[in-house]
Amino acid sequence: MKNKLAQIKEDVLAHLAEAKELDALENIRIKYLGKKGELTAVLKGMGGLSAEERPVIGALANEIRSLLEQEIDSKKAELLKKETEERLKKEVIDVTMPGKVQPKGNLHPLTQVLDDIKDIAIGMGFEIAEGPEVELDYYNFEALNIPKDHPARDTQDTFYVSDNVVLRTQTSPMQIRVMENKKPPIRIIAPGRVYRSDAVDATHSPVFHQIEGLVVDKGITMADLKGTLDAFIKALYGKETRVRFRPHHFPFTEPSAEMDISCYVCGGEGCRVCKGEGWIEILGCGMVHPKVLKTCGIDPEVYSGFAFGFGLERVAMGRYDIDDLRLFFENDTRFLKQF
Ligand code: 2NL
Repeated sequence: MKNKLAQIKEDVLAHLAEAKELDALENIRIKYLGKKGELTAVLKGMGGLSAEERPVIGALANEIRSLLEQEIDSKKAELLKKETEERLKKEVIDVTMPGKVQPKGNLHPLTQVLDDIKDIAIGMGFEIAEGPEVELDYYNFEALNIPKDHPARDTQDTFYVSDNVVLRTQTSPMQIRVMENKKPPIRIIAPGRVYRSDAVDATHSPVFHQIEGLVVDKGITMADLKGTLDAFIKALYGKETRVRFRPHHFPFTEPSAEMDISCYVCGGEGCRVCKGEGWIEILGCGMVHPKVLKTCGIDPEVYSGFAFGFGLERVAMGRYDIDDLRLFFENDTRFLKQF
């Protein structure tokens, strides 16, 4: 039995020396020290020993058991340490590696131009008025002195939601709403999306953006209109920019005018952009029609006002030298990230 115990000890030590993984180690423990293990079997067989031999063999068996347990434990610690070291080696992070570049968004060119325009207007004392894109016929047409048979009301131009509801064709309805609700002085700009039933091409889109301005107070004259728009245009296009006014007609203003600015490319010499004219048409404007003031509950005998309107896309196309309106709405990031 002594020999058997010595043999077990040698076998275990030999196996331990070869074990390279924790699994193998556990298998060794089970095979020799487990409930059905070889050393346990020896201890179980001690019943057949004489009374003198039993304590000697028992002591020897316990000594070998605790030695082997110790050996297994220290081998286990060694393997665990090795395993951890290998894992850490694999997980090493090279902090000098270049990081992943996160794609960065930017403001849409129309938003950038609109932000500039709002800043300028706010600096001049205007407030921003925004409102519904789905409007009553009354606010979009009727209150603006656009009679029932006016071509602008033709279904060719206007998207009708129902008999008396339309997608707004201009942002003036918002200004009507402000005049209805607020006593002068009024100084607002109304930016926003507007809709026209147009076929899409390089210069037309069924949805685009308009900015309208409105000033109503006592004693407002055409001189205020000209001075305000001149200052506004110089802030937007540069100090050297000149403006000129040509007579025009709108149902909601009287008198009405169109305003040109000196070409921002050639300065007025004549070039590709201004088609040799030296001038670029930029907005429509006029003195608010007395009928419109009256409709909104403002006495035209006491108050007067001026209004203007222009397209945001046209300003952005000029600023960035873009020749196709569709680019603004396709949202191709290769286009958008240039701004
Ligand atoms: C254009 C330019 C314009 C207005 C808009 C306006 C608004 C009210 C009263 C009077 Cl509430 N006028 N807006 C005035 C002149 C021109 O837009 O070409 N529109 C067709």
